[in-house]
Amino acid sequence: MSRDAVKFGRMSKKQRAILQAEVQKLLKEQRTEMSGGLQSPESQAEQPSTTTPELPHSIQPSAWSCHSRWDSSCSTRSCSLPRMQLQREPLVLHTSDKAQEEATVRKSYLRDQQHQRESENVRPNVFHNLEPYCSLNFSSCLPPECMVSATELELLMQNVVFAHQETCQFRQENLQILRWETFSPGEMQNFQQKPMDQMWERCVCHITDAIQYIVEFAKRLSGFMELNPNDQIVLLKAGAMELLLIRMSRAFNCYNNTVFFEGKYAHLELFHSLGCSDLISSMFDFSQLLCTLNLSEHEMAFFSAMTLLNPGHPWLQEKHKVDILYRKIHLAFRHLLRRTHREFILMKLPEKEKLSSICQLHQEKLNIFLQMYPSIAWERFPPLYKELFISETETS
Ligand code: HC3
Repeated sequence: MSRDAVKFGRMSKKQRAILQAEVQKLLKEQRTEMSGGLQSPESQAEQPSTTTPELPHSIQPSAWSCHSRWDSSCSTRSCSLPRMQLQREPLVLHTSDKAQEEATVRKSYLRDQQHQRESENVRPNVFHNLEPYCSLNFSSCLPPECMVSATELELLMQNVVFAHQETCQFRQENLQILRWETFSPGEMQNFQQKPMDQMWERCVCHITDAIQYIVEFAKRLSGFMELNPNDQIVLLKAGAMELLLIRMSRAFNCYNNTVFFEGKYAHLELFHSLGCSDLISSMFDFSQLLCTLNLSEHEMAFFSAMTLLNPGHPWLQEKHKVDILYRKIHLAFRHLLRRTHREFILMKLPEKEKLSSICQLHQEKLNIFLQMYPSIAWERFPPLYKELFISETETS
């Protein structure tokens, strides 16, 4: 094994073959389970591989599709379902599975904590030995109605971290293991020769799958479900793509500039046929930038939560509620950073404008695509993607 291989956790050929077989098996099982017997084997083979091996069963799209408006996964091939209306009932979590979910979350938290202690013993455990509230000198930035106790702060930290851990789609360990598995020149060429509309449809489907996890992340953030339905929608519409970009950096190998896509790591050129290399370049650049910060999963969780709960959106009806939530999470984040001696991270996080400019570029490229292939977008893009990014006027 080379030094790099050891450094980046590379495995022997045999171990890798076993792992890949396991991943393939999981993906296959997942696909069968999620297709729910609705599809013919042929249409399943046509589909891009699903990317949902790690979502607990209780929150798999197939399990909550009847209960949520945010359910239009490609994996369930709901692209042909009628478009769902926004502005209705609030998002609902599966209550029957809740106790079980919480037990799973707790177990996974304890396991991850144990794992983290073993692998990251340089970083102190952030959830213990919490200082008494009065010594947290930064509570002054909160208005009196949202003062937090030490216990509340601790619970909030756990909540944000759990929400991320349980909905992050791919475990960091697995992404690390596969990070040197890149597409061969032949495979690259195969992607590059695909017609533009097919490649768009494929990417949009993966993006939609990833966004379903993001919606689940939002739903699990304490306080989000208590916001009024309009505001939940405003935040998700504005934040889904931003969070996808943040999450992309977890699935990005900054040493060879590749991103995890359909089971392997892909160079920027693979996406050539999409016809929007400036957008893809800025997405890759953003991942590169975030990678240099070397954010831990806890920090990634907080950065995502703060990006989502942005109280600055003009369409919010109860801005003050979002503002209070934002401030509490900001406080918990600062506390975490202080514990881990990484306060400088707050200064280094990319500015909001950086994320929003990439999202705007995505929107522009999508609008061009809509003009070129309106019926493809209308008939084949998943309803969730259309709800988030395509307004009524653009498709009619
Ligand atoms: C490759 C990808 C961006 C990255 C997306 C990631 C890896 C992000 C983290 C999620 O947890 C998993 C995930 C799912 C989908 C991945 C995207 C699929 C396509 C996109 C390309 C860069 C192209 C985007 C182009 C366009 C115009 C459709 O937006």
